[in-house]
Amino acid sequence: MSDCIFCRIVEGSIPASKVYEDEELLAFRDIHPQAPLHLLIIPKKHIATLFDAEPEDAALLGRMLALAPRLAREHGSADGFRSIINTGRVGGQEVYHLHLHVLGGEQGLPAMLKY
Ligand code: DGP
Repeated sequence: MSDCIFCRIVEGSIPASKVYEDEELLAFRDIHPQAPLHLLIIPKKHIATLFDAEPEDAALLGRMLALAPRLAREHGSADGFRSIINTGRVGGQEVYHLHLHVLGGEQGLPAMLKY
């Protein structure tokens, strides 16, 4: 979708600090980090929200979750992390392309977290 900012990151027309990429998934640093480590894991395929994921997307959703601990370990958050998916208006979702927040860091999460 050309009007979707995360689709444009997937296409490469908007830059991002990428930390992982394969055929189905992309992970990059959040532009407004809420913790020392703040990554976003997205499917390359445009899925607007978790409401819009279909049963056939189950494996893709599982791959997003499974990637989180690997990236947390690789980026200095081996003692744990927080993973969040905001969904829709009530969930406070700002970007309507499904994304998994991975928040962490060596020193632990800040006491005052947005999430
Ligand atoms: P959410 O509220 O769950 O929809 O969070 C969207 C996140 O996306 C928010 O933490 C900021 C981040 N974000 C928005 N635009 C960009 C961008 O252009 N690049 C990057 N790297 N992150 C972005």
